[in-house]
Amino acid sequence: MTRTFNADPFALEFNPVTTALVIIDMQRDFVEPGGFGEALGNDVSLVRSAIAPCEKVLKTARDAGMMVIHTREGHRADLTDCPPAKLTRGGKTFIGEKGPKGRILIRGEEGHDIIPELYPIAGEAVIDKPGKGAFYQTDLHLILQNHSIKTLIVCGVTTEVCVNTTVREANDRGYECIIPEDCVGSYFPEFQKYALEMIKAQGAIFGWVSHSEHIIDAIK
Ligand code: C5J
Repeated sequence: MTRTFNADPFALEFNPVTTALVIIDMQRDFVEPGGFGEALGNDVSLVRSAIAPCEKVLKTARDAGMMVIHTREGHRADLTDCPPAKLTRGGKTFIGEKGPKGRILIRGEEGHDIIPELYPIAGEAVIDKPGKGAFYQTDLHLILQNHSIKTLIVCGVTTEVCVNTTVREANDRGYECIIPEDCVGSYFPEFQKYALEMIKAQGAIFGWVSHSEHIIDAIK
């Protein structure tokens, strides 16, 4: 049963059975006051605007029986999976250091967890990723292949970093990605704008951009 998403630069056909909702890194460290994102000097209210539309898309996907996948960026407590080059990034606050929500981007710490509003439920895979892209050193591709998934609705943070990296990785692996623009967030409004423009440029070079209302209308 083919359906159509209203999207830019043109409508995208999809089958709900071969479509998954992928929510990228909606973790306390990135989205909540007192986390890693804020420790880096960012205004988290700019990314929190994505929470309510994500909740609506998540509820619709769950009600429709669509596959839902969550990702978390983070590392082992001993940091053995963190490239030394990544450890030196941040400027002020570094991965593994103690933050207000526990050690920053360390698996099992409060800040690493997914925000309560979008918390995974039983049956939803949670992908722990050491990089920005959700395919790098994870079993995401295997899981998607096992379920014959072809289309990804990609939400989460941040638009220009982990969302964009994941969309590019997915595109190279043959998936069609659609990004509801109000369900992704950046600490930098200009990055939000251009990250979305880059995806849909040149006839959907990496994917399609849409809106939560169009996604919900098409899948409910
Ligand atoms: C960042 C992410 N921005 N999830 N991570 O470091 O986008």
